[in-house]
Amino acid sequence: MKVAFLGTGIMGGPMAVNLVKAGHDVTVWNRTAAKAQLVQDACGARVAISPAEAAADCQIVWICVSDTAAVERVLLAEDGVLGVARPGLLVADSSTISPVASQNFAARLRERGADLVDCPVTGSKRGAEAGELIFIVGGKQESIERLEPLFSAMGQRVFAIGGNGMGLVAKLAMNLNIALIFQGFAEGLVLAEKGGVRVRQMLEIIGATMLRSGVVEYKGPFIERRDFTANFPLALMLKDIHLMLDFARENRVKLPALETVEEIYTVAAEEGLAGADYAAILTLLEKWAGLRSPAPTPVEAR
Ligand code: NA7
Repeated sequence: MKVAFLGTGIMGGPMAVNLVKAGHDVTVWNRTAAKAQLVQDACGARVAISPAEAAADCQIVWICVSDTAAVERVLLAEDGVLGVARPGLLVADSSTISPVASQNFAARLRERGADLVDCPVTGSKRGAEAGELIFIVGGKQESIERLEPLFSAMGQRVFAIGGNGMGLVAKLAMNLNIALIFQGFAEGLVLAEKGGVRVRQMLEIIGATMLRSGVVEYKGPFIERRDFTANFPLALMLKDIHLMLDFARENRVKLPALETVEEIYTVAAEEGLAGADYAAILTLLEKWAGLRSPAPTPVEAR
């Protein structure tokens, strides 16, 4: 299929490469051109100078950018996708953004005869590189079916949840779990460390008991190595926490534990950890406990 891929960051870059490897005809665009160039170097994808140019003669536009404002930019700016939207064009958006905003973007595209499916992903950087992502999808069934060859090139499973925005609602609920599971894990680790228990011992105990979880298995080895380079940047988890709390307020849902976690992530971002992995929350808790200095990872604010 002819695909325009917009946003070649940590997730989008390997996703675009996997589409090319599966034989699709891919044109990439990224705000910072150097990252699109990396994809071209890796797999020979074409590079476009704007979202509109990338989308002009494609059947499918795949988006994977940071947040709602970034999706708005690639769709609605002067050189955005909407300007070249036409009947038959299908936009698949893997960015984690506001479900309501996504519904509005879908409506704008439908005015031009095009369509949009929200298909946020889970599986982190490793899943993106291995082509083992899990897509959580909202949109029209016939549009979701059209995307099947592309889903299978980048992922291992697709959950079609319902109409537009529903994939995003489910994805936010998933990330809520991840943030809270990691928070419990990190707080337990700091308490144990403060009492003299080594991190490795705690990881072994957790791995042998019902506390075992995918989150801990993924993050444990990074924590042991004190490697807090971003797999999932803390700034993006904080963005998701804001989306969860906004959606909760709009729907009269109270999320007391998440409200506390939001305050901790806000402080972490203010202390320079925005560009580190969200697992660097551990280093802030350690600092508060008087244990170690914050993450040695060089971090850039995002
Ligand atoms: P990254 O690696 O931080 O990549 C974010 C991408 O979004 C990257 O291509 C950015 O371009 C792009 N971006 C950010 N802001 C804009 C604006 N305003 N306009 C256009 N493009 C923009 O994040 P991930 O790949 O880990 O995550 C992507 C999504 O998946 C995100 O929603 C996660 O929550 C899940 P840049 O290279 O900075 O110019």
